[in-house]
Amino acid sequence: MILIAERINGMFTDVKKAIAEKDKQVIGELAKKQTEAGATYLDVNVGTAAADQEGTMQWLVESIQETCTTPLCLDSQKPGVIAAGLKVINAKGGVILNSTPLNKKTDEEIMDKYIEMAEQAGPKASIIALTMDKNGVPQDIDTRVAIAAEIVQKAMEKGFDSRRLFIDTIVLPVKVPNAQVQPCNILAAMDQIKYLADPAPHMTVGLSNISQGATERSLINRVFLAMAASHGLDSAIVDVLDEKLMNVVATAEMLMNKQIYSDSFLKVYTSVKKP
Ligand code: THG
Repeated sequence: MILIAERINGMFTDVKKAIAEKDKQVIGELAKKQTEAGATYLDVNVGTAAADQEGTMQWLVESIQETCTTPLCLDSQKPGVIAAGLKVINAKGGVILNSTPLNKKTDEEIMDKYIEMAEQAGPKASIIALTMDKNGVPQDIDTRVAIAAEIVQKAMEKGFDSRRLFIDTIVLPVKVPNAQVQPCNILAAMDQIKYLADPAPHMTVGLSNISQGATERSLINRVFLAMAASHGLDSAIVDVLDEKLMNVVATAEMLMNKQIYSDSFLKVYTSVKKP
């Protein structure tokens, strides 16, 4: 599974403080710890507090790159913030541009911009596209699939390889009133999205969204990850420092015959840390 580590996000108090105080060490340590825990990519999100989002994105990218070479996942819905990060990044090992809706009322061309930036960033650059359009986040299965189909079609028209496309069906907190039907809707949408292109696009979610504000957060995250993996989820933005969650990833991959079973499968997975 392609694991995108979620912790370098201005939403977290320690990261927000490090950004305000320009404390590179906090960021470097998070980068190193998450890499050691098995991150394929490190998500980089400036949060909402920083006044200068573009400058902050560049400072985060530079701080991370001083300590490790793990590929980055630049997380912003503003093309300008992504472009700023791309100016200072070393994208040789790959980069993900996270994320674009299909279109927006204020910017019909937003997905084209993300594709163009990815093309310029090199052959290993991917994008995450959200099943969301100018009307917002759909609540039903069919609209999610229809938007995903339009995303795939747009990528094809632009000659953008489906293997460089991640589709995010957008997970909302299960605790939100009336949202409890959404996890199953997402799984049903994934069942169809995986057939939209050959080779299939990747599928990802921001896993921790599902348990925001809830009790038993890690348990909810773990169970949904295992459920979604069996419906074709092959990537997720997760807390890689949650050891129990990482054990679920390893076990799900073994049960789906993606990793060879041996009595020490868990040990092998956690020591090899393959994507
Ligand atoms: N899809 C895509 N990208 C995303 C998301 C998504 N990027 C951001 C987010 N969603 C994924 N990352 C997180 C990171 C943290 C949390 C949830 C998702 C989280 N944070 C704690 C909270 O809100 O309770 C903060 C706790 C603290 O302050 O210490 O849960 O869906 N493509």
